[in-house]
Amino acid sequence: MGSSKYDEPLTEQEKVLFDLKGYLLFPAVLTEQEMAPIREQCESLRQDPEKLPASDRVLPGGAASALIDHPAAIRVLHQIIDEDTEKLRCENTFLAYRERGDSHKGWDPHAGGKSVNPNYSYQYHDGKIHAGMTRVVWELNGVEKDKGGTALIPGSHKSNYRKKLPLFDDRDSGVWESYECPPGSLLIFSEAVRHSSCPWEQDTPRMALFFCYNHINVRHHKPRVTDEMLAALTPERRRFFNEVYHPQFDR
Ligand SMILES: O=C(O)CCC(=O)C(=O)O
Repeated sequence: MGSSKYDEPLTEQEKVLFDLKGYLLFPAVLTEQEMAPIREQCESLRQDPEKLPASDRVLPGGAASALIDHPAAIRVLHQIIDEDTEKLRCENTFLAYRERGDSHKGWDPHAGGKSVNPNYSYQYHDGKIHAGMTRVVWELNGVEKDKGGTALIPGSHKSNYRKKLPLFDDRDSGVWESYECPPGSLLIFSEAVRHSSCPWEQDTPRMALFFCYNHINVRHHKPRVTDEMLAALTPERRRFFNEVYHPQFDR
């Protein structure tokens, strides 16, 4: 493989900002050409999944599999979960497809605060971030400010008053932050940050793919991958779905 602009580790500014806020946004990472087959798959998943081959019916199979190890995301995961790719797991993927007025997914604040629970863990030790569950969100359509992108309480992954965070659950409490971004942008946030879905208030639907990564030794989600989906992946991508154990046992 040739060199890429994602070969460099996070800049000092990116690293400190992730630690400070618990999330980072990278605008316009994917090109229209890269997104076209993924958008097509998302439309089929929504309208007529049966027309897709079995391998593409379950995310992150099919065209979306190109995102499993996208270097722009892996660059961040190496910094915050583990520098070895073999110690990264992809434990869940879903499509957030939302249209204006959809009632099934609105304001729903959850998570946030310091936790001893290893799956939500966010720690800083000896000059290094050690994050657990991390969401990697690909916004395939543009997002306007405060019109339905994920909302987050920046810094809440370090809050000592975990159980009191709901005191701020009103969207207008003054502590929530969201973003605007062009199509193809990448949002990465620690699940330890209090966050929420928001009602979608744009004419173009929200089409966002949520990938959840964790350290290989921990799993939060119930696995939903299928044999057909795994068999169609390249070996490099399939390794993100290894069982939950230390890779030393493969040697
Ligand atoms: O739909 C969203 O914007 C947020 C999704 C969410 O709450 C989550 O990933 O835990």
